[in-house]
Amino acid sequence: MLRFLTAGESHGPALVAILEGLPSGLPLDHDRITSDLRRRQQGYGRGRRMSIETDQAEILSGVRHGRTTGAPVALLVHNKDWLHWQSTMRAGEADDEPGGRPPVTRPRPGHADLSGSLKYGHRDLRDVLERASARETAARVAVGALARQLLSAFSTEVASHVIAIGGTGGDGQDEVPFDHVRDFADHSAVRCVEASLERAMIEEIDRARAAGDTVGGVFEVIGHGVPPGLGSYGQWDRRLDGRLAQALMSIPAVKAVGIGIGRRAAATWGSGVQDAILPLGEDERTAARPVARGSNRAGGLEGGVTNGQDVRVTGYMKPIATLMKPLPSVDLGTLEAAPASIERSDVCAVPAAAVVAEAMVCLVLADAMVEKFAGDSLEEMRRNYDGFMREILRRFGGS
Ligand code: EPS
Repeated sequence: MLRFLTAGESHGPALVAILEGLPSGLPLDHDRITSDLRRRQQGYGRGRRMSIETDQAEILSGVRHGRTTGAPVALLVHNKDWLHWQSTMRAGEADDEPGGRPPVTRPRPGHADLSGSLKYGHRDLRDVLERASARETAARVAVGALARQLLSAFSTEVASHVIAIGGTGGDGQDEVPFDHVRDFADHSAVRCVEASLERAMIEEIDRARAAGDTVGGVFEVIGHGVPPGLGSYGQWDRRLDGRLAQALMSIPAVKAVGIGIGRRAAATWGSGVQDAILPLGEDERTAARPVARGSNRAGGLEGGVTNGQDVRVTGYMKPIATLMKPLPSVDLGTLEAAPASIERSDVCAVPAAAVVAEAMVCLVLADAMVEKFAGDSLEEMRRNYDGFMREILRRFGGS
């Protein structure tokens, strides 16, 4: 329903994205795109590149006088660093101008370097790494910011926080309330809302940097005000938990995804995993909450369908593959042993990945909203949304 494509290399002229399927009549605030792009650039442990870029999205189509027209929206994010890479990255024939960089031939273990070169037959690994780079996620955040504005029109909000950096922090044992995450994560250098952990996380990043190493971590994304009934158990590919998992797993370096209490559910008996269903008084019932739940270990999803509780998704990110103290590799030019190549990189990008994950969750939820409350215009979607919510209330006899 709502789909997007991105294109662009890390050190090419720009990233582009096309988002199709937004209804017409959606008011769009350009500053909210910029603010999401800026949030993605933050985070302790980022490398020098982030001091070069100040990401901005230019809207090329699909929006007129501040509102969507229903046509595809095209966005463009310039790479400021292109200025220093024109010789190396030009689309025209290579020349011998000074400034061009030598080929990259020593693949970094864990990066797409080797698998990409085997697949596409590249001898210069730059042809792989430029597109495999997580720079691409800036384009996702730009389109995610549009999806977020569609969700806002239906009082649905999405926020994220970091739960662990390396061995510091937990696995999201305690449910942090949505408001707390929304109000405080942006104020932390590592997006951690537990002040006692923040310092230790920063120290862990410092230790990794000093050792020429990198460090991963765990983040959680929370969707609040998500209407019930999104997704379906009718087919495998319509289950919303599966769609969220794919969306998060597609973020570079994310190696596992949990919904609600996630992997902890496997080690706990059923009575400690399922969330009790409890009656509410007539005047307490609302369309979003016709019954109460004892807890939200399911992360707002049962049978692949939203149940009206907060949608909680956890992403587990491995450490970035570029090590300043490189691991053993093979030079693909000579086939001799050689240390992996060193590219400028980040020591830790978990806070940034959390913001990217917010964008991906926004895109998945907005897609499911367009599917459920189908409409070519915002007004049409709103009529369908209101009708569905009224019907729930009618069935439960609430106020
Ligand atoms: C990245 C390497 C670094 C990161 C980059 C992802 O870029 P550079 O090679 O230019 O130093 O900063 O992330 C971004 C540019 C970004 O916008 O997030 C990589 O190899 O994946």
